[in-house]
Amino acid sequence: MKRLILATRNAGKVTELRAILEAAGLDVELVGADAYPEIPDVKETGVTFAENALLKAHALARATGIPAVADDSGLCVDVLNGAPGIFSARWAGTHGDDKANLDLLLAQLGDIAEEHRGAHFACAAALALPDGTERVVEGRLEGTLRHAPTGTGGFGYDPVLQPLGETRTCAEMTPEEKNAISHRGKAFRGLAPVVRELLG
Ligand code: ITT
Repeated sequence: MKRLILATRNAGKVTELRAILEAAGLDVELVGADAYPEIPDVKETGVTFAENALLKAHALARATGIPAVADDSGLCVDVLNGAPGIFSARWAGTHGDDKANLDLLLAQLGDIAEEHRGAHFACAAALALPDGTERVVEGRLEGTLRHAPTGTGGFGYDPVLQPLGETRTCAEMTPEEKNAISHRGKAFRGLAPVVRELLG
């Protein structure tokens, strides 16, 4: 069976990506980046989600000789002109400190009323082959931001993002419910046929 590397060290993302790609019926063995600890993390020097997703996918595909998929994703807040955006994972200073990031964002938006609390999750899903071939598909989940975290599921900013048309936050949904509407679900479901085509 063909191998495909999931180029992420975020455990929350690995779980979501496996579920999304398996549901898309891909006939490939999905391997996490943790299987290759000797390969150093790539610097996310891009200024768009797509650029950073491609950097991560190319780095692993080149180093291993195996096709890799990666995503770059984040929360874009209307009243912050799209921030934290590509800086979502390190908004409070330390990469991947979900609680500190969330607390800082809520403090920043403390005085902002309901009608101005629009935001969306964005995701760019990238596929890179060892020969340099690349593809990117993007997805979004629109919503509004709560004043306080609710729910224990998901990761990152899930406890404060309430999707449009929902009464719950992403952290109150089952993984299947979130994947069905999420930015990452949309992007990777769009990428799945491309993976199928290019991996044969
Ligand atoms: P990798 O680079 O190893 O994939 P990362 O956590 O650094 O992992 P990103 O650079 O893509 O990933 O940063 C994404 C951040 O955006 C993530 O840490 C969360 O804070 C936020 N985020 C992205 N998707 C999210 C989701 O579905 N739910 C909640 N927060 C999300």
